[in-house]
Amino acid sequence: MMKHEKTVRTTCPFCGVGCQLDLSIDQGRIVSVSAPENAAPNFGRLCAKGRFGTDYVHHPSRIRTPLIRKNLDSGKRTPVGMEGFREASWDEALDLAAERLSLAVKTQGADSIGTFCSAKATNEDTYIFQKFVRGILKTNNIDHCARLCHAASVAGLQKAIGSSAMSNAIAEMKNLDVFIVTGSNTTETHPVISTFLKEAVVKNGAKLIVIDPRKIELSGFAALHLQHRPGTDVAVYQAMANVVVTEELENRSFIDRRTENFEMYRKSLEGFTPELAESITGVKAVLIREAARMYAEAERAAVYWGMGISQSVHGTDNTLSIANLALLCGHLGKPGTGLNPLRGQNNVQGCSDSGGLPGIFPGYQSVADAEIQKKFEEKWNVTGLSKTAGLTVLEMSDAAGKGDIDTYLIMGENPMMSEPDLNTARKHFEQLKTIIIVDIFLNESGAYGDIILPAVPFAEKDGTFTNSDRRVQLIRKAVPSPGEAQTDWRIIQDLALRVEKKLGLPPSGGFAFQSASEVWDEMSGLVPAFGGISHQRIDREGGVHWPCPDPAHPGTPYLFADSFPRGRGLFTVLDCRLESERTSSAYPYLLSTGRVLYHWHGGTMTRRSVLDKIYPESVVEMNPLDAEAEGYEEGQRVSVSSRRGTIISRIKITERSPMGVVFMPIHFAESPVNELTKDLRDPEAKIPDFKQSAVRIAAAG
Ligand SMILES: Nc1nc2c(c(=O)[nH]1)N[C@H]1C(S)=C(S)[C@@H](COP(=O)(O)OP(=O)(O)OC[C@H]3O[C@@H](n4cnc5c(=O)[nH]c(N)nc54)[C@H](O)[C@@H]3O)O[C@H]1N2
Ligand SMILES: Nc1nc2c(c(=O)[nH]1)N[C@H]1C(S)=C(S)[C@@H](COP(=O)(O)OP(=O)(O)OC[C@H]3O[C@@H](n4cnc5c(=O)[nH]c(N)nc54)[C@H](O)[C@@H]3O)O[C@H]1N2
Ligand code: SF4
Ligand SMILES: [Mo]
Repeated sequence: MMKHEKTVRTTCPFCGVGCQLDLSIDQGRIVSVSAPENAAPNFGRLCAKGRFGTDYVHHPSRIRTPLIRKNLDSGKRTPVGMEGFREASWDEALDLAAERLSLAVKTQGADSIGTFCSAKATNEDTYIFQKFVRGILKTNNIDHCARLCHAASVAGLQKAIGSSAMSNAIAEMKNLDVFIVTGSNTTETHPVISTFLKEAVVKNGAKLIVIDPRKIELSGFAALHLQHRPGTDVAVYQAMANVVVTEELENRSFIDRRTENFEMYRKSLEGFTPELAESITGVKAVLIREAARMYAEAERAAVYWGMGISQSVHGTDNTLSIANLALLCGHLGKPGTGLNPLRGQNNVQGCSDSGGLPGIFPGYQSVADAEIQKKFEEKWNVTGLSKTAGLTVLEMSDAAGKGDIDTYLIMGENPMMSEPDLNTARKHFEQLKTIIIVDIFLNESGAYGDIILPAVPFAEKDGTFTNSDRRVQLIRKAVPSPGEAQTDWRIIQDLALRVEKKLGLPPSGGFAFQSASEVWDEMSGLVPAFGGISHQRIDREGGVHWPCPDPAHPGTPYLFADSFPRGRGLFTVLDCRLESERTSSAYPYLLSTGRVLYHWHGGTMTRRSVLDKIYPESVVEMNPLDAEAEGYEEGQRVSVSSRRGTIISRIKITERSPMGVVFMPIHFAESPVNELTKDLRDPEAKIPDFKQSAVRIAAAG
């Protein structure tokens, strides 16, 4: 074993599994990464990103000083590289940012500002960000990538049970009995979780039901794979529920004790036979019956899902159809059961918990509630907090297009890769008067920015991330930062003080924190579910699952043992809505977009990692029969066009794609799939339909 200066225990910066990492540090650099055998949630396991992908931290293109656009305010906003910016001091850049923000507040009103916080940053970063946006700027226009992610899971689960976090813990997975994985390509997106799921099947004989249009790796471990047409989930789940009630497999005592609206729901299922579902979904009725029996008859059964369920124009209904089924069978409130949306980003759970959403203070406390508002005004020593819920990510883009918003503050997001229908999104972006960016790299969105403030990533700061099963875990500063880069919350704190002054507000004294631990303590004093969690406790014991109301409380690995936050679980009557973009003779393929193991979203981090050598370019996954009919060969260059744009990629022939459906990863700026996607939104969750766009494919030179 090589000798290193030190080893630092921290949390992986990529996905919501929240693996614990031991970083070996030599001469201020991460030289290798391993996983502690004895620490939850990963117990010695890591995927390629955690093991090899953290080298992005040391990439030479890290932003080292604040930057200001050279041709500031010169008319049309165009994207520029580093050469389009000049270096500035922190004082100059922060003063300019504060000047722009306070001018916007004074002349246009606070709601002319739109802000994006980050599921990559820490809970403490988010807390200070939203405290600044709400307490000083006085707008609730704050949102983050959760809107493009589990928004529909959140909307559906809030309605059904009143809570949207993953209900059960990762530690329960090895002991599952029956479980459904749907719309989650778990082996590539939550790889360490997938190893526990596979172990449940291989070692414990658990039965897995995969419900996914594509043949994913877990299909090979499944007792049943229901390969339905994209966008037809409600039909699958309603038909499963129909079988459960027809065959009287429902859990009567659970329904009586813990739910409401059952009779209406039962009646609504009458027409939803597996035969009807077969005609809509393409899945044989006999398979739907088998899946329904397997799930209902299990002693304990869990559902895990991802973006295939949520990112749909009827994502809320998809979620409700799954929640209905779980309530019907009583598979909630015990280990090895539950409704489990697998959270994506390292800290997307925490970013929502810490108030990074337009309608809530930290801890899901409504901005519209006068009592709660008073509590926050007193603690923050400010007055006049806005009671109106702010705009969501895509509503802010709409408002920018209309001129209602003309200033953006973006911390650790990349909307110019991640938003749907980029052609339109870009036009809105270009119209903004001021764009202030806080990031570690100059990404595709930063290229449009005016003021760039250099932040630091996980390995250069202290704080907490909250993983998918609500476990609050520490990150620890392990290496020095390049140049003058600073921790996000310190940057925002300094900006807040300057804006406070420029607006002539009385000093609140609320931006004088000295450490991340102090920031956490202020937040935990305001959020009852965090009351028993502190940095010191996590340092001693390892991560703690919220809710954890006091220091003597052990934390809560699984929820809803006795009741739901809304009281009884609510059955919802659903229609099977199928609207989305249809294929046609001009656009004959359905494009599904998503992820591959080695890359992260817009690629800002992983394209700057050794991982890029393993998976260097975009592909279009196509079924062998489709490729043969079109005469395409493996690796052939093709253009892919939708009604909104055209991009270039290469054919990858694979049975993962069913006939008529092609899949493309979202990670490549050279082939940005969101040029093709459409901005059609779920009416409740406001999430776009990323999984269904009609495209045509043609040979490219
Ligand atoms: N390597 C890697 N891992 C990641 C990320 C990353 O960028 N790279 N991102 C993280 C984030 S933020 C997230 S949100 C998660 C996402 O994790 P996943 O949801 O697992 O990721 P996707 O690739 O979007 O896969 C969605 C799955 O839905 C299926 N699907 C498509 N349409 C439908 C449908 O109509 N119904 C159903 N039931 N399924 C459908 C697809 O075939 C695919 O298997 O991954 C996280 N982990
Ligand atoms: N077509 C299509 N589009 C999609 C999806 C899809 O499935 N299909 N999925 C959607 C989903 S689920 C998601 S979650 C979004 C993700 O969309 P985004 O959140 O916009 O994407 P990321 O690339 O994760 O952006 C993270 C940014 O944070 C920066 N960063 C990293 N660490 C830090 C830090 O500590 N501080 C700061 N300030 N910055 C940091 C990185 O450099 C990067 O620029 O994309 C959505 N878009
Ligand atoms: S599974 Fe997720 S948290 Fe674990 S090492 Fe891989 S990317 Fe990191
Ligand atoms: Mo996500």
